[in-house]
Amino acid sequence: GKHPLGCSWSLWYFSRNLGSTWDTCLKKIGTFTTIEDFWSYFNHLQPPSLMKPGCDLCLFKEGIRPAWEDPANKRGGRWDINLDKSNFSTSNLDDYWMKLSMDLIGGRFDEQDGLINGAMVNRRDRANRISIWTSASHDRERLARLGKTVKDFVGFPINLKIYFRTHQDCSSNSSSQTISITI
Ligand code: M7G
Repeated sequence: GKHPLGCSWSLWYFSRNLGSTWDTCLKKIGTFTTIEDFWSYFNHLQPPSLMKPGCDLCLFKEGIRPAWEDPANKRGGRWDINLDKSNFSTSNLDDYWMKLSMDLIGGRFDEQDGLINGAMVNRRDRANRISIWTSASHDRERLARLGKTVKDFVGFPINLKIYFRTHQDCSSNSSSQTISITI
């Protein structure tokens, strides 16, 4: 039989289409609940490094849309891990994304009880980015612990600085930041 996961996960794809709103460019690819179905999706998807610049691939718990506005996200934020092209290769990007995805669906971050909503990889011209989206953003200590755990498990370089921002800050133009943490 197939091996069930601790919860169901959905994959989403964002492809910018000029003339359409951001939200209508975000499409759900599918949902899976077993390790075997996770692999059949991953084996069929192109690796993030081959996506066109501007595209995103998202892995979120089922029922949570990878948008700031989703009720599960709106009080949360994200850890941004910027992988600039002078220090990280395309295979680094694909390997980190694969490792992070496996850790997420395998429940390796379950100790961070409910803080993680999902993760995404942003293919960008200057620096690609991997981010971890959280459900809350008020407990700095807990957020820092999550950021350190992700760095440690996925194997990002210890000296790589990562940045936490609330979605409220990302979505407003104001320079006043509610919370930003760097580790
Ligand atoms: P980004 O993809 O987070 O960063 O946001 P980038 O600068 O590396 O591309 C780019 C732009 O996409 C934002 O300024 C918003 O216009 C739009 N956008 C991104 N996200 C994640 C959202 C979202 O969750 N909701 C809405 N409404 N727009 C978003």
